[in-house]
Amino acid sequence: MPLYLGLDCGTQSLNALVIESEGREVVLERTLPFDEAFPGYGTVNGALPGDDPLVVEAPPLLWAEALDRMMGLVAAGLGPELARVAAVTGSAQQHGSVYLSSGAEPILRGLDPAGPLVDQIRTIFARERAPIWMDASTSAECAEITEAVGGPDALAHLTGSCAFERFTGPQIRKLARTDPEAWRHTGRVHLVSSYLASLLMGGDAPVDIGDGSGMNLLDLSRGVWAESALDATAPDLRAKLPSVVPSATVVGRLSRYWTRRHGFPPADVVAWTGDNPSSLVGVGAVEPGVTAVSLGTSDTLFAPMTDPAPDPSGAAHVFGAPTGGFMSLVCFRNGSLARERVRDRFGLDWNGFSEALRSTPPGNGGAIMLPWFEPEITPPVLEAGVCARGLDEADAGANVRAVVEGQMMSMVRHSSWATPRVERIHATGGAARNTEILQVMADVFDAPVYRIDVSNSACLGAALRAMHAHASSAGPPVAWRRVVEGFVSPSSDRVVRPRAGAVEVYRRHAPEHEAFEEASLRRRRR
Ligand code: ADP
Ligand code: XUL
Repeated sequence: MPLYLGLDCGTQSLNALVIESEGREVVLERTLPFDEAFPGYGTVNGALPGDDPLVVEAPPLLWAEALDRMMGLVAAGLGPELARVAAVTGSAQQHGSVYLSSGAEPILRGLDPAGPLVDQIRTIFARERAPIWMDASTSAECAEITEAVGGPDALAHLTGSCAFERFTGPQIRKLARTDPEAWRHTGRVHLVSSYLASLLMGGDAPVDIGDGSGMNLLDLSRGVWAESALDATAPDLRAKLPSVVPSATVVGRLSRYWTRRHGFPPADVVAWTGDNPSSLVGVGAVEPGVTAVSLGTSDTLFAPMTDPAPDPSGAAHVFGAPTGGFMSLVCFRNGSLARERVRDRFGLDWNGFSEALRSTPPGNGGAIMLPWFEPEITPPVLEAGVCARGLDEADAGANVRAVVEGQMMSMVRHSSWATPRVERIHATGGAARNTEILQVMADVFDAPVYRIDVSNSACLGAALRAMHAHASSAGPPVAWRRVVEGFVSPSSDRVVRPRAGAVEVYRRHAPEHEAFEEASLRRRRR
């Protein structure tokens, strides 16, 4: 029976996961934290320390060395079973860009299995550092691109998002302007995802539509590079970009380097994608109606969509979905961060926090909190500052309920542009183990919430995508529901159902909450 290898190159670590399709089992998991496993590069939390806090970069050579070591670990872990690996793909932190020189491709094609990968690719970079998604240094370029394309609405309708500092187009524009010499030497601009796919196949991998839509360069509805965005970004850009393919494309096979050096079979290499599109699969949100909510340090909501209409407020994103169609991505910075602030202020632990939710009524007697403990992404709030109405500052129970209700009401409102109809929610992340928080979510969304226990959804999503593309390339397309079954099928004993009385309270409460949020945002803009 075939095995499928999924990799995930996150900000701080490279992860691998191997699944077996018949038994629906995860047979191997490995992780390599960059700072500890590769101290020679001097990264801190996966990025290179620098003087300007807005500039955040990482060494692409480090990702290559990690990939080489990880493939060795996978080979050793699987032993004789390695021969069963049928397909491999991966996901990577989105938006980061790797600049390869014109001479890179022949080097990638001719990698010698006798020596380590890093020693052979040191010369392929037109720039030795890759800006990553945490970089915020391109505000000027965002404004220029937006203006050239015809304003924020035009750019969002074309590419799925307004211009954001971390997106690849603004990053490319900055490089072309500040370092024209490096830009001239650049033969290929890769995303982190397509760079790693290129190393595996020994060539020039395409960008997939999922990760490609995090660039402000792709005509999202047509799945091709958008000429007006390219023109607005940098000279000669078209020739320096890889081609774009649907995410389920088999783009090549593991090159001789991997088969000879580590003993892999010449398995299919499927196009890599971004970590968020990959997580869509990894949490089983593979059909419209299912919304995924990750309650981590920040909270994120993402869901499949059939139409690429962008967020009218401009705060969120539409990406291509690896399952076909599109997906929304809405980020809320004040997630666990805000819940912890309230918990700590009243000296509670998570049990006490849950007890406070159990012992207070839905609707909180009309008390409202907008939990902007830190600047917020959705809705955009530049300066931190919590807003409250009718809330007794000394009442622990009311404050705990107010922070969670405030978050959930905001989540519903700011995601309804993409998913007006939520049939079920798949909840992940550290705070998803808290049933009382999920109860508020179920009541506010009026949808059942299924807890999904997946520790690395992007990595599992990659392994499942490898399985799907491999199976579909050999026969008729395999239904996504069948692909995720057994790996992320939520069981009914883990479901938190909405309660009719509470649903009604929140339905009546919603306009008031919205009015308070709008008034608070207006006051701040003055
Ligand atoms: P990250 O986004 O960093 O991957 P995780 O998904 O691991 O984060 O979530 C970590 C967060 O989960 C912690 O910051 C903590 O606030 C929260 N958390 C852990 N246990 C609970 C709990 N029982 N109730 C609510 N929140 C919790
Ligand atoms: C999404 C984004 C982050 C990175 C993190 O737009 O910037 O989620 O993908 O890896």
